[in-house]
This record gives sequence, C-alpha cells and structure tokens, in this order.
Amino acid sequence: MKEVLLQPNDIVGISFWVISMAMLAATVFFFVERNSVKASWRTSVTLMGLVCGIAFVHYMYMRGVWINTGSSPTVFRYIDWLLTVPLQMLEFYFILMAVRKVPSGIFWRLLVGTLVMLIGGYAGEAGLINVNAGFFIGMAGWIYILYEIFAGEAGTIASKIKGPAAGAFNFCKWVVTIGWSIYPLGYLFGLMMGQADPITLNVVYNLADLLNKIGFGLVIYAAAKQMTPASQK
Ligand SMILES: *C/C=C(C)/C=C/C=C(C)/C=C/C1=C(C)CCCC1(C)C
Repeated sequence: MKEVLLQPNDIVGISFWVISMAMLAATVFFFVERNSVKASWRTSVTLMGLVCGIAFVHYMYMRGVWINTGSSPTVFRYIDWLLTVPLQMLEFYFILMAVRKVPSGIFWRLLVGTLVMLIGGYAGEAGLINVNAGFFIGMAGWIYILYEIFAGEAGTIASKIKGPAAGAFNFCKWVVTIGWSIYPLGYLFGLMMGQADPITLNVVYNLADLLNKIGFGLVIYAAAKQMTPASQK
C-alpha cells in the first residue's frame, strides 16, 4: 500500500510542511505589522502579506499532491506563481510610488515579462512543448524583466531617488536577479539534465520560494520601518 502520510525520509514533503508554516507565520506577521509603518508604505507590506498568504494555501495543496502521488505539483506551483509574481512586480511600482509619482506602464511591462516567463515555464514543465523551448521562452521573459528594472523606465526612475526607498528598490532588483536565478537552475537540473528529477526540482523551488517571498517581504518591511518617523512607532 502506498504510504500517504509524511515519511521521515521524505525531504521534499518535509520542506513543503516547514515552508507552509513559515508562510503562515509570515502572512500573520505582515498583516499585523502593516499599521506600524508610515502610511505610504502600508500597501507594500499588505502586498507581502497577500503573497505569503496565497503561497501558504498553495503549499498545503502542493504538500498533499507530493505526499500522495510522489509527483511534482506543477499545476498548483504555477497557479501560485501566476498570482504571487505579479503581486511582487507591483511591489516595485509601489516602492517608487511611495516616494514619487510614476507611470503605470512600468507595472504593465513587468506583468508582460512575468506572463511570458511563467507561460513558457509551465508549457515546458507540463509537457505541452519541448522542455528546452519552455526554458528559453521563460528565460526571455525574465531577461525582459531584468532589463526593465535595471535599464528601462523603472531603473531610470529608481536611479534618481535616495534613502531607504532607493535601498529597497535596489535590494528587490538583486532579489529578482540573484534570488530568482535559483528557479531556472531548478528547472535546468530537475528537468533538462538527463532524467527528470522531481526531488531536486521541488527542493530547489521550495527553497527559492522561502527566500524570494518571506526574505523579500522582510526587507521591504525593514525599509518601511526605517522610513517611519520615531513619533509614529
Ligand atoms: C514566489 C514565486 C516566485 C518569485 C517565482 C519565480 C519564478 C521564476 C523566476 C521562474 C523562472 C523560470 C525561468 C526564468 C526559466 C525557466 C522556467 C521558470 C518558470 C522556472
């Protein structure tokens, strides 16, 4: 009979559980703390609460799929990303908006890059297109996002601001460059190198989510706290 409970040697299953609880804790934290920061930063902190909350629910389902079937919860994984990555792209927009007025085109272009990245990745992982083709389409979307935040309109505006907002934008920029590079590496090692390896794929994606959702959120929260005058703390 197939075991349907979490086994002590199931490293992927355990990582799904641990991260589920971390997402829950982070969700509560961001919502409870949002009013302790300056008004212009509250939307950013709320967004992080939503990102972690959406991920929490998906992690509970992904854990179930993994433990019950031993296969990658691809559909839940991509639905989660499809909802949470655009929210994180909004974050760039709000960080800039917290200090000055910026055109909304920035957000729409980041959204287009996100969709290309995720649709390419999903099609490749779900077997709808060749795995390598999915990778290259996904990479194109990601590179487009990087272009926008480094050299495009968002990057140009960000280079003119100062203080903690500039610091938060810069940090997020490197999260999207370095933190996000873990995902294509997971895809590369889990799907493209020889035999498909769902253990590597899911462990890598899970660790990447921990860093890029909770870690990302905490840094935004820290910047928001720094921008908040002592009288308001
Ligand atoms: C909270 C979830 C996040 C931040 C998810 C991010 C996902 C990526 C950056 C995925 C990127 C991919 C590529 C750049 C190419 C190969 C396919 C993907 C979708 C794994």
